[in-house]
Amino acid sequence: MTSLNLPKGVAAEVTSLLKDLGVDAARLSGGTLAARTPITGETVAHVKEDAPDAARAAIDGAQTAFLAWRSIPAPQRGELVRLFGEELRAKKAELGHLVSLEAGKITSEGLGEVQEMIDICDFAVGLSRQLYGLTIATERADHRMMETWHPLGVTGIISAFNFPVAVWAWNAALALVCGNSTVWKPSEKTPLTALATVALFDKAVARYNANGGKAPAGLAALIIGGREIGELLVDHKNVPLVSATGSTAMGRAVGPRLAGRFARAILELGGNNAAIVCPSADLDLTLRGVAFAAMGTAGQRCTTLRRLFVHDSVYDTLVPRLKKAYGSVTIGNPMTTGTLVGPLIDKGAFTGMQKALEAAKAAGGTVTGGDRVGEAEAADAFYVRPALVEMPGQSGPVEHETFAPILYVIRYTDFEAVLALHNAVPQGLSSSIFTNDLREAETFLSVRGSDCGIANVNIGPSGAEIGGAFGGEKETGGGRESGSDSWKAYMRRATNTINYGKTLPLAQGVKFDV
Ligand code: UN1
Repeated sequence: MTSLNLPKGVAAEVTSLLKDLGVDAARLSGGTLAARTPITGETVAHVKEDAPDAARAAIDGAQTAFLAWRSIPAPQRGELVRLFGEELRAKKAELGHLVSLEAGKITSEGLGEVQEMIDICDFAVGLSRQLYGLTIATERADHRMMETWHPLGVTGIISAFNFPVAVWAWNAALALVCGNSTVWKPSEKTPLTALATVALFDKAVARYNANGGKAPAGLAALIIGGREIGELLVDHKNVPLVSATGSTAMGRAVGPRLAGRFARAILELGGNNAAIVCPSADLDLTLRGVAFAAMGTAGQRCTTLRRLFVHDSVYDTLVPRLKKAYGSVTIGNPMTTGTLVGPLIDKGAFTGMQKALEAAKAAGGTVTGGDRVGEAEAADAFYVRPALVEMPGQSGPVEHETFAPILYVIRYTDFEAVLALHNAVPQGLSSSIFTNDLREAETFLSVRGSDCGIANVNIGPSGAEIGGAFGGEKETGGGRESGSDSWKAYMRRATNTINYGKTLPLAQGVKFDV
């Protein structure tokens, strides 16, 4: 094992990046939340947390902002998001670098995350001139029936460490053009990228207002803190929608609380994503697709490939090649050119991974990789060789999402049986099939195929574009974010019937003559 090539002076680098991105230095020292980099494990700032009263004040402020913002015409709301996209373009390198430092992503993925924010801004700007409803045929003469989409209210956004800024942007860009205000509670593990993002947003607001725009204060609020703050957001009567990304356990806590007060939820929870490799698959392409989906982001995407079903006829060709890729992939400083696998976010992630590997062995699995690397160089950072585990069947840890780079590989012979196995887990986020057989591909995409929110052919399950609706079924929570018509979840629909005649015919032929 060669060196991890760990960087020196990360804390100073973070400080200068935050300054460059416009973050108020007062927020970064003397606070109670230790912001850490998973690259070396060192603490890089002590962020001030929001007390419950401050969080409540932010939500109240967002409610006041909403009441003003909802009356601004949608294309003018889009202009603010356009300016925000410009700020992101101008600071893509810096914010992407900060994502790498705080979340441990390799450089291209840190930059990719900011690109995802830019893309959703572009999408939302276009959307701001749409937000259309239908005109519907009515059964009554001289009547017109239509639907109108109205702003909904304060949108709560709870995001996870692994996409510390893009997931907020998916939600915020749509919410803002839809006429809502937002209150964001980021992961406690990634407060710095959140502060930087909001600083860039504030710059866009300043430019917007300098050009005659009327963006109210508190339109996109940030609250930093732990569970208590999150609960406060989830329970607040003036928050009609909460979009929450994280574990299924988090969703189980959040979902019923929202339902209890009839608030809406967009839940984007755990995935246990699979791919099926069929006899006709292009194995070179499959190898690359699997390698990125399973090892990329050190296995810490909700769309990471975790289960691989390989047909008996190609198993002994593909799996040894995969093992070779697992053995040779470069692990270490995510900002070094050539590194493909950066660190796990923290010790908890490492422990969870080791437990899952033990359980896999106990269930008859054969583990390749999975060991910690570079411990001597980085006692407080957690780098692992991604693990490939050949399993006799789908049992034990294979049924759960472990947020780490573990790929369970299972041999199959019968297509119908493997489809059933594919769907026989509680989660339903993303899925793939590698095949050149039209019948298999189309069956996988059909009603009796994959039961996931995302189903792909000849690409892996991760790395979705923003133009499609993103989310999944079953324990993944059922929410949809980002593209397609996901915006509708951020608005309320009113059905309008207008009588332009001189009589009053009632629907369904009801007579009521007084
Ligand atoms: C997540 O891991 O929460 O499809 C989101 C992808 C990314 C988003 C992942 N565009 O992998």
